[in-house]
Amino acid sequence: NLNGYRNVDKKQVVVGGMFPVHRRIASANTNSSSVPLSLGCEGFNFRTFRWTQTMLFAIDEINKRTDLLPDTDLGYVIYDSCFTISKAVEGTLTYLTGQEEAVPNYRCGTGAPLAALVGAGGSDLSIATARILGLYYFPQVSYSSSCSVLDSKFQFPTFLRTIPNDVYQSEAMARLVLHFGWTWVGTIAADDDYGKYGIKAFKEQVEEAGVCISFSETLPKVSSPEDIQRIVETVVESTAKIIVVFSSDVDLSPLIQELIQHNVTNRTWIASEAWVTSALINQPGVSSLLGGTLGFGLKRAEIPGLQRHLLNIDPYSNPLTEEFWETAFNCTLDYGRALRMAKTAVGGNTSLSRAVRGVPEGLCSGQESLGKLNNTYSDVTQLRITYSVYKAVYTVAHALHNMEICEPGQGPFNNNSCADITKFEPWQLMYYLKNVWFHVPHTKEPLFFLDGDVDGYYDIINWQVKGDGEISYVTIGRFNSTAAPDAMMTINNASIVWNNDELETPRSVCSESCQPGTRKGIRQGEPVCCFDCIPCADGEISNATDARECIQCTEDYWSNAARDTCVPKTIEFLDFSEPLGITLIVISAVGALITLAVGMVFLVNLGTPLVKANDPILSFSLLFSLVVTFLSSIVFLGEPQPWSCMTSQVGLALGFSLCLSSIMGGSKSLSLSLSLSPSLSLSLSPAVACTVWLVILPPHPVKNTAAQNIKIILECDQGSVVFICCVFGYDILLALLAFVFSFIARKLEDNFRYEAKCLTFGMLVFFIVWSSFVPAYLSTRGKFMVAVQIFAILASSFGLLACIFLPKCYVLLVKPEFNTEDMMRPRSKPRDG
Ligand code: TCR
Repeated sequence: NLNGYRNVDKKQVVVGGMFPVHRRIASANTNSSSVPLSLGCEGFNFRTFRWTQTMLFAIDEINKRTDLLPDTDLGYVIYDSCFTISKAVEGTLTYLTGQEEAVPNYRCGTGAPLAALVGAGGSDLSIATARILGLYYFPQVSYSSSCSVLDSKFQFPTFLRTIPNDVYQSEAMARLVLHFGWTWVGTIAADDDYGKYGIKAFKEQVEEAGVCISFSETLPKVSSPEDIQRIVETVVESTAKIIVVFSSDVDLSPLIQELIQHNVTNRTWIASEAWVTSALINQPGVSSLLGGTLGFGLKRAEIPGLQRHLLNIDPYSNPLTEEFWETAFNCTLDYGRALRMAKTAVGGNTSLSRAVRGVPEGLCSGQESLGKLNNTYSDVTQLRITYSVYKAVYTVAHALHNMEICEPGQGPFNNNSCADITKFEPWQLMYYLKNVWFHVPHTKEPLFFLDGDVDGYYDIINWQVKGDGEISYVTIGRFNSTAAPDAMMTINNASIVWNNDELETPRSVCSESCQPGTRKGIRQGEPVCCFDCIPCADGEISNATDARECIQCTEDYWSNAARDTCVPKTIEFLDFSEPLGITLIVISAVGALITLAVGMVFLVNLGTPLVKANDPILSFSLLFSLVVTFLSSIVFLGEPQPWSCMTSQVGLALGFSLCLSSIMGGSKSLSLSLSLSPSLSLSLSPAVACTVWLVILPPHPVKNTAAQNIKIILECDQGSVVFICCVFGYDILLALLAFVFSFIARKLEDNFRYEAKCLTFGMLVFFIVWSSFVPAYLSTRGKFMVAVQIFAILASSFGLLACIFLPKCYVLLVKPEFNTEDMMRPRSKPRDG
């Protein structure tokens, strides 16, 4: 620790300062057989040493001023917390007791009163010291402890800080991530209160907004190559392109070194305030890894005169300055020369610490030029925490000033009393600290506390790689917690340079969003941002990106190939105009015409024996029924209408029954000499049945959507299965009877043998056609069912026409000489007999 008292006859107050000037304590001596000694520290930190010097500079400045604390001089005691809780606690106890060795609850009453402790660096250290200081109601003003737990006035009643609470920073980070639409981020946090609480608040906010965390890693406090290796692997393997790091530079730097070794590129890092402008991280060679980094920095300030103060440091003034000098110039200070020149004694423990450190052999004079050394210590371009230190010292000074100028009788305490600056109680100073209100010198920024905290203000800093590979910090936006919610963050997107000089904002999503036509399918055990895009099934669509479900198309609609809209199903029926339809019409028309032609031939030859022999009325009714069946087949074509549904089946059924009963009549008349009347009555009964059918349950057109997905088949619903079965069953019965009669007649009279054979053969054709129709009909779908049915009708009609009338026409037209009475007369005896 350093002491600075001034030898003037002013009143004196001592301000404590605690800074993590070293990075760690030297490894512990585990041998428990000797008296344990307070451990030494190692790893000199130039940046924090600058903070220390800033406190001295501020105290100097205050002491020189005549308007601030005119009758009081500030002294200081500075402790090195070595970035370690135990050292911070040790320093606090030493400070409170005034003893070199810490004795709690005890302090020598002599000397100047202690004002407040400025410090203690990281949040975990401040939490430890604030608990001890809180016991004595001793004020602590922190310049860099930003953790959110420190805002509890219940736990830390005397803690104040000049750095914004991290809740603002976590919120700013979350807004930044949401601003760029990143939904897949990795997080790395230091293993201390700063990292843990900071990243926790960040995660809570982004997860609420639907962002997924790819990985969460914790940096080891004590160097551990295995842990670092594991984190490197996670970073390399993860698909997250955005990595948020909440850590101090000291804890992060080993990881960065390792990542550079692994040549990791193409990631965008989001930096917390503690490493965003750190020279420890921004070493030569990091540009490929960290170029394009975005981070949050405290308000920056120029402090005039600070650089001169920093450069004019006397290396011999205390052990810390000595170590600084020797580390900076990598040499050993020449004490002989110092003694000769300054004639000041140097404490014995200095040489001890030198021995511990094992400084290099080369001597340095103490006259070396700091200005020429390119060192963070003297770099005053990024005075952020430094400015916070400066403000903390001024806060204490202003509180003391207000205490000093208190007018007796108008004070804030009991009976309007004032506190005496030469011997005040810590709680009295606490009162003034809480109510302090002043403008910071040079920047004119007003400073006051609201519950011990200041407003959250950050610069958003972008690491831009310049031509020579060096990185410059460019402010591309700001965050202000006091603004309206939607105006808190302002970012100038255009001025950002991303990693690898890309000008386009990097994307970081686990799965690209699902296009219309697909839906999100969750992956078991993975975050919601990771999903598969599953194509919608047939008949289902999705018309928005990232749809969770596909929508079923309504009955008359079906999904298109892209599955993004429902299209009307195609309507199917056998149309007149298509080739198949035309063919069928032509065939049936030809059939009807041939039948008519046969009728004409018969009419012309009406008086001839051949026509007379075969009951002409029956022949004509047969020909008429064939015309009917030929024509009814045409009605099956075309878009089904109520009338066409009714006429097609009924016409067919009646046509056939007339046809079959005529044939039967013919064959019967051959055998039993019966004629017209039975055949008429036989065909009348189905006519009655059909009428009933048409009235009660008429066939009607329907849309069949069930048979095929993508088509609507327009067809006739037959109304009643029972009726259609009865009507056609009756036809089958007639056909069987006709067949049986003609078969019998075939044997009866020699004269009619030929005629009967023709009828039998015609009926056989009829049966063959209709029995092969059934399987063919059942195995086709849609409009082809109609075609099959028409084919069967045409085939059977042509069959009957050909078998029954072709031989007769042949005789009538080609061989009229056979058409004689003689040939037609029934003979009782065989010709050769
Ligand atoms: N608050 C951190 C420590 C820290 C720090 C820094 C350390 C901050 N900024 C800059 C080194 C350099 C912010 C804490 O622990 O609260």
